[in-house]
Amino acid sequence: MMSTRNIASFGIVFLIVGWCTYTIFLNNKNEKEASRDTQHSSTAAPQIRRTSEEARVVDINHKQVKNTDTSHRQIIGHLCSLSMPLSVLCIGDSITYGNGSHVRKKERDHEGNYPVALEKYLRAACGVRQRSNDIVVTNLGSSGKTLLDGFKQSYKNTTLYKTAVKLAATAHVVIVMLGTNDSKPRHWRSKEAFASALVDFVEHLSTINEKLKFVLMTPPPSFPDPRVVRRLQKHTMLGNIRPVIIRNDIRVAVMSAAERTGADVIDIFGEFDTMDDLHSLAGHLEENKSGRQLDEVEAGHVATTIQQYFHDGVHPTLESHEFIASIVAHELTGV
Ligand SMILES: *[C@@H]1O[C@H](CO)[C@@H](O)[C@H](O)[C@H]1NC(C)=O
Ligand SMILES: *[C@@H]1O[C@H](CO)[C@@H](O)[C@H](O)[C@H]1NC(C)=O
Ligand SMILES: *[C@@H]1O[C@H](CO)[C@@H](O)[C@H](O)[C@H]1NC(C)=O
Ligand SMILES: CC(=O)N[C@H]1CO[C@H](CO)[C@@H](O)[C@@H]1O
Repeated sequence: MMSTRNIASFGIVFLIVGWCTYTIFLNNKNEKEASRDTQHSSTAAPQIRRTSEEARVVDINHKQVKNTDTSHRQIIGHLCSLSMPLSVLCIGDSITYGNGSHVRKKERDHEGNYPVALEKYLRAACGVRQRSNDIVVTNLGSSGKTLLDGFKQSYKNTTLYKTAVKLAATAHVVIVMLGTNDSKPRHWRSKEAFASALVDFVEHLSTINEKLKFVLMTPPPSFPDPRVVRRLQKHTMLGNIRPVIIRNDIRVAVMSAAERTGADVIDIFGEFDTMDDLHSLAGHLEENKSGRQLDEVEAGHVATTIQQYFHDGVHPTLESHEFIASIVAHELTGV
């Protein structure tokens, strides 16, 4: 027989055990929910990373990079609305250096100088007097330089890069056109490596001045030296530059880097590629690898076509420099 006292203590024990079980149940539930939450967030984060990772790969493989990022880095179309004076830096190789007129030193027989012409076009488009310092374009081109690190020829190893870093603190726009010399077998790694190097390049200069606007340009196409084509009836590239790498890899890598950094991109390669005569030549030269003997008529035709645009197959003629400058000025000002 249970006494009333026993019943009461049993009741109390029952209540305590019940309460404990309920608390443990609640704790378990909360823990489960919490762990589901962390699981949720730990799957969500890589998912975001994965999509952008995937997008990048897709971009690189499908060569269809659309610059949809409307970040503060962009400048296309509204350069004249920025407050003057404006400093524009042109980073590049000998294609940017051109005839060296900015340092009163002529590099062999190179013609033209796109930054000099760009300054002229930008001043005209923005209604700034030609002799004023309201828009100053600085040529920071250096012959033979690569974007990729690790070589004596790396752009970052030049004193011009030090100048660029110094000027970046007060500059407004940085234009980068590198890659032609990266395409050489002794420098080339992969389009992924090139794109990453370009992203790093932009991000490093951004740390100096976060307001800097970037324009990444694909290099123009390269062709066999027309003088050699005419003389020997053979395709020979200047300094082992590889046109197919520029066409298939560097162009895509530049666009991918622009998308990843929010920079603007100007497809200089594409602008030359829309010239029917150059385009048909490019297809022809890709099929017919360097070194094949051409007949005299074919060689003459190939040489004449190339020479109109690139006097040695790689370096733009005076007209091509003006052409590059006019495209850039149009893109930047919308005029
Ligand atoms: C160099 O290029 C600039 C711009 O294209 C041109 O105005 C100038 O006449 C050229 N100078 C020489 C010496 O070729
Ligand atoms: C500069 O050149 C040296 C070789 O002369 C190379 O080892 C080094 O990696 C280069 N630096 C950069 C930043 O590319
Ligand atoms: C490429 O070269 C081969 C000979 O090696 C020739 O038969 C072919 O027609 C050339 N292709 C083009 C597009 O000219
Ligand atoms: C575009 C460019 O800078 N080309 C240079 C690449 O390097 C060779 C030397 O190997 C130079 O002759 C080119 O001018």
